[in-house]
Amino acid sequence: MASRRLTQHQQDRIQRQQERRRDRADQRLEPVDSAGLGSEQTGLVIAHYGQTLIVEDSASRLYRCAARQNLGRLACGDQVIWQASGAEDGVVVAIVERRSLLTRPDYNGQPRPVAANLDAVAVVLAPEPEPSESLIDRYLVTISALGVRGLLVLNKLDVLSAPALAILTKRMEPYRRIGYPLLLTSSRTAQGLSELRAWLRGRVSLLVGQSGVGKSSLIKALLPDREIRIQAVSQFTGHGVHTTTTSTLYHLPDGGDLVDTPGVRSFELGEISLGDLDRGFVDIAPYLGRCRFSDCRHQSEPECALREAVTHGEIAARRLESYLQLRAMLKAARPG
Ligand SMILES: Nc1nc2c(ncn2[C@@H]2O[C@H](COP(=O)(O)OP(=O)(O)OP(=O)(O)O)[C@@H](O)[C@H]2O)c(=O)[nH]1
Ligand SMILES: [Mg+2]
Ligand SMILES: [Zn+2]
Repeated sequence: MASRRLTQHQQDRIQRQQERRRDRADQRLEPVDSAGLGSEQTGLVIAHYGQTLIVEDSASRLYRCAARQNLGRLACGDQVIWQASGAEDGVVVAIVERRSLLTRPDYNGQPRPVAANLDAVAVVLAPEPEPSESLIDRYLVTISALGVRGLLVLNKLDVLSAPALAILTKRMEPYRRIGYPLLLTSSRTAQGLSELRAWLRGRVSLLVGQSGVGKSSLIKALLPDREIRIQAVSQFTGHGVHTTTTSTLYHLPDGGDLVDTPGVRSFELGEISLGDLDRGFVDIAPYLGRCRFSDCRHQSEPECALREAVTHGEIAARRLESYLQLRAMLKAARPG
């Protein structure tokens, strides 16, 4: 890849990485049992297929890697220490400390890493499939608990009539009010892509949202070399190139990385505490603890600060409903 100017943020990141790498070397990683492994080097996990990791070295070459068993689950975006075992293969021997990790509960309810070292998450919506506020609310709580920036992207602008656009924009107004920008895009006509590019510049961002909203299409529109890259990755794995089945990281031409994820129908809250939930609903947080009864359930109790705020238009009714629903779910999952 052509050299590019590094942003301050990237320089800081590289410096942190190098410090950590030195620390690791100081601690002396255990020697590898099998002979013929190359020297330890840093790499970036750009995709993860079952047991196989695709690791990119500092010269942008891809390697199919297995991970040492004691490492736990790795994720796209992980910085790793690895050793080559062949021209296109290697072994990951260590994970560099993560600055953030997004997880989702797996079928056993155990947290499964989705992506590591994120700075931002963009929730992609479209007129079709119909947006789900409940899904958006869950993503936003997760984004807030991760401490990363959040953005809403309404894609497929080209198929929206002016009245339909007005209705959807109005529905998204509560989010804009609590500080989540709404960008309007079309990966088909390239409308809004320069704004999206500007927002993504210099950050590691994740695209999430329902299946079919156009996450992969947006990436394709942002990255002229995506097809080449996809082919390089799919060659390694034998996976198809059209349906998104696993998270994959792409480098943006202007600096920054973008992670595509498979679409979801629902998004269960991962390792979120009740405190995270309260902080994540920034429109509701200021009213908590201001009800007449300290154990107010915010249903039909008199002088409920939350319901009064809804009456006065300070909290959207649907947001309160969503908050109460998620709170009940978290309490049921974690009694006591
Ligand atoms: N009209 C229109 N169609 C779009 C736009 N972006 C994507 N599409 C279409 O929407 C469909 C789904 O697009 P994808 O990019 O595969 O959606 P995705 O979000 O990556 O879906 P998953 O990988 O299943 O999560 C495709 O048929 C695209 O051609 C757009 O801006 N306008
Ligand atoms: Mg996709
Ligand atoms: Zn109340």
